[in-house]
Amino acid sequence: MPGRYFLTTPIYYVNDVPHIGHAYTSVTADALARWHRLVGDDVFFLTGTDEHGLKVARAAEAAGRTPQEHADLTAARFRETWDLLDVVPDRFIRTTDPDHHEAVRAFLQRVHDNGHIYRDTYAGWYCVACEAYYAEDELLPNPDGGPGLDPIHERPAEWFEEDNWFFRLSAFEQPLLDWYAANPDAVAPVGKRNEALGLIKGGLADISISRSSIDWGVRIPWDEDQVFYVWYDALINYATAIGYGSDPERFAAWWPHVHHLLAKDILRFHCVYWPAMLLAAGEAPPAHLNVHGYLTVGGKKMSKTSLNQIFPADLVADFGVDGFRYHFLRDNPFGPDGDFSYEAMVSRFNADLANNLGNLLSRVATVVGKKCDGVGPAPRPDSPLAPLAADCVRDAAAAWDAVQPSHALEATWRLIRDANALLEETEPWKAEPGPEVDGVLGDALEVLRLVSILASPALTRSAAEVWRRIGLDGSPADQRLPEAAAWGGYPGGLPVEKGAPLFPRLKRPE
Ligand code: ME8
Repeated sequence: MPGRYFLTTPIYYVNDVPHIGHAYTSVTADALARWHRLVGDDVFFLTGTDEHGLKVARAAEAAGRTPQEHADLTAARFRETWDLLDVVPDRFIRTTDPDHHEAVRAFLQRVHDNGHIYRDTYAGWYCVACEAYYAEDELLPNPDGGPGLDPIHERPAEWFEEDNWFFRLSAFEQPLLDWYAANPDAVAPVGKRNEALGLIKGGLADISISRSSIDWGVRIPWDEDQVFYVWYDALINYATAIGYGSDPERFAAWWPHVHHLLAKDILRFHCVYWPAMLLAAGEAPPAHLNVHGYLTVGGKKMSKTSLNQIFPADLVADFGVDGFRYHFLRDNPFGPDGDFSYEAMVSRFNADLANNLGNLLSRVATVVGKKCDGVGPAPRPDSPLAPLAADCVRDAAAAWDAVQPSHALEATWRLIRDANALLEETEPWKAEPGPEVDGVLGDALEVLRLVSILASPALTRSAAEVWRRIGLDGSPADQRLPEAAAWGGYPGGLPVEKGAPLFPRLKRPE
């Protein structure tokens, strides 16, 4: 049943420019949004930038800019990257947007009015790179003998002491455990759910949610001398974008049926703090939290300091937009960590795009040119490919629903292989023109029609090109599933164009 599909990525910090790790989450989200539009859902896809906090303020200072100037410049880099990669959100939110300030103030005023916020002195370890507090025993030993290192960036923590506002997170231990028990599928995959549960069962300490030492942030409505701690401002973007504090009806229509995508680095904030804040504000926790692993380069998390960041534009230059999107969606299953390899990217491009899909199209177009005067015949209702296609469509749909694009594309490419196998078995290029040849070619054209639709969330450009070359009007992205996936939709009698190779084979790097 079509419904509403609210999909989010993390909002990225503007201290740094986007690399393939950010692109992985955003391309995955964009592909999911496109799939859900195909099945008729009313989709709202949200991404954006996280612009407040000490980390951004320091990055701006180091660059000799004001935080606002720095945020404007870097937010533009994120927008350009998403334009480049055909990532098309319905809203690109910036935490400096005025409606976001209003939503944060309204949300946390509610939490305050509900009695979950109090004033105290904060003294403890803080990692600016993570914008997170750490208990002494959570830090790694520092080989230089200085303060312990944070476990994510391995940078020395800093000692902070301030008069702050605190959120009574400890009071939400049991409500969170109850919510996890009642919603066993809220956090996926299950390993990440267990990790979140482990954090809650390990005990939750109250946390400071304000800063008096900086003024780059959202001002606290009941204490204008302080700003909110950046995470407490950032998480609320998900509520701002659907009208929290400005349009209650819209908010009620979309919340809590959200699908958050995030990597494991920010699991604690999304799977523990965010649901607790929502409960404290009298709202339901998010319905779906989909947590993926890290994309590593040379086995290490990408970072400026490791000098191992890879930027999307460099790969797009070699592989094109579709080659980029296909690789990350197909080769990095959603959930586990995955190491980036240029060689693997070339192999995947050659095997799946140049060989399987590219060959199917060029073979069919060539033979239709030779044996059918360039006019594509209709498929056979009783084609041996019909039941195989139905299986692939079913498996792809289930995989997209389960936030597993790599399985969805695997199922889609199974159908391409089945069609290539039928051509190899029947060899229509060797046969005399006639009903037999027409039938096989019609079946293969029908597979190309189906594959254009099924692959369109990944291949934003070439799926439309296949569609056009087999003579169809409109675009695969405008089709509606499941109706459009019924066998026999290719009408026949359409001009088929061979054209240049869709995906010229790439050479392996020397
Ligand atoms: O954490 N592998 O922003 P951020 C996979 N502003 N995904 C990666 C990745 C990698 N190597 N590197 C980055 C923040 N990502 C906060 C979020 S949300 C309310 C606030 C992706 O710029 C992944 O989605 O550090 C990860 O969770 C996110 O970028 C972190 O982006």
